[in-house]
Amino acid sequence: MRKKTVIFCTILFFTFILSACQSSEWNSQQEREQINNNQEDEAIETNASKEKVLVTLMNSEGMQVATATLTEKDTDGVHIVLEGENLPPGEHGFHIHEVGECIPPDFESAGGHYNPTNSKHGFEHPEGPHAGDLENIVVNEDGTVYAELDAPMVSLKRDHENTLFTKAGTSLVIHANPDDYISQPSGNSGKRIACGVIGE
Ligand SMILES: [Cu+2]
Repeated sequence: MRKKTVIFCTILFFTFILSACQSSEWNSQQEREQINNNQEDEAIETNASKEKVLVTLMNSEGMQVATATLTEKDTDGVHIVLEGENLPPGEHGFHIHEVGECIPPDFESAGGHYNPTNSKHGFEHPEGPHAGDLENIVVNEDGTVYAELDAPMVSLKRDHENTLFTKAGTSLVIHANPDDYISQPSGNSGKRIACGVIGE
């Protein structure tokens, strides 16, 4: 009888120790998760204070073909991530235009390039480029495109002299042909095949 009691007590003791250990482990895991959550919250807050602008581009038939995400860089300028589909394969001129209006099919409503510094068009022009000049994009054979570009002369800050939030607004335009980076006024990039208003 006594022996049984001892065994019972021993089992009870170890069960207690084991469960105590497990619960402290569980607690520290919870703490870790809490810390992770806090870090994520902080990251989100930092991004929120940095403006992020989503632009939807449509083609001449009014069909959505691309989205661009614009973020203010820590250094000067705006970073653009462009993702698209159903576009003609090959190299295309891509610019920021000076009016925030995209009326299909020709998108002439978007006006010329955004050019607050009154410069000439093209990275290779001695008096260039326009603030709205961007590198050409390359659409894959399947019509998709992914491009990351920088527009170092513009800003999403509303009080910046080269802000993209002007009275007339601004837009992103994809052209039919590549920009040669020197011809006036638009690098010989041809028709406008897609357009999206910035900040709409
Ligand atoms: Cu253009």
